[in-house]
Amino acid sequence: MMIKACIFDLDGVIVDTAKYHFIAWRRMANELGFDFTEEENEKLKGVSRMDSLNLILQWGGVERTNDEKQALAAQKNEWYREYILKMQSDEILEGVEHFLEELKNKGIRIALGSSSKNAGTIIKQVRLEDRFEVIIDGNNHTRSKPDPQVFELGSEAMGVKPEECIVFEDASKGVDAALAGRFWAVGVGSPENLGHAHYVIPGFKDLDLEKVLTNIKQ
Ligand code: B16
Ligand code: MG
Repeated sequence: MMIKACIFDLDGVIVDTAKYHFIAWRRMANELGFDFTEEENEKLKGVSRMDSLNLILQWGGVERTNDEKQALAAQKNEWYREYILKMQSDEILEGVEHFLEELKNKGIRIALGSSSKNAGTIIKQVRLEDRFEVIIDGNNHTRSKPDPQVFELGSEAMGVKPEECIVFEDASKGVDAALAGRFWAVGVGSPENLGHAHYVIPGFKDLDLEKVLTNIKQ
């Protein structure tokens, strides 16, 4: 196995913004007269803003016109941005900076592959913008995970093949996307949700590249 690059998802891998998405979507749902659970929220991980809204409205049995949906999505994003604009470097998940530093020292290329249109803002807030050679986010791809497009654009921009790349993902649909694109997939979270990845880690604490390579070797 010849690994030349790593592509990182953002929400749930580099930072825990899923909690802010949940608070903002829940506020919107509550204003529409219904609620949804953390279990349902799990299904929104890695899913684009509009696809998330459609799922939530479906769960609440609520129908809205396209214009109304645009307004709801914009309102949710405003609430969400109130949280992310307060983020600082201390919200980077444990072990992530150390792992990125190791990759840099070993000459492994680093990209971000996120569904979020707010990825650039978040990366700047936590001061990681210099770490990523390539940033592919919700503004420059059109097909949502589980489509592999976001990771393919990342590997193409770095000039590496999918089989030379490891994707780190916390969402089941993100792991699906990586596998569909023939990338190596490392799930970040629990084997219950991410058992289809080549290797599952609870997080980056005490992790090094050698450990990842040893465990994804098939
Ligand atoms: P935004 P990721 C995804 O980011 C989130 O997991 C998902 O919950 C969110 O709906 C999506 O980004 C779009 O985010 O509304 O900021 O454009 O996990 O792919 O980094
Ligand atoms: Mg994610």
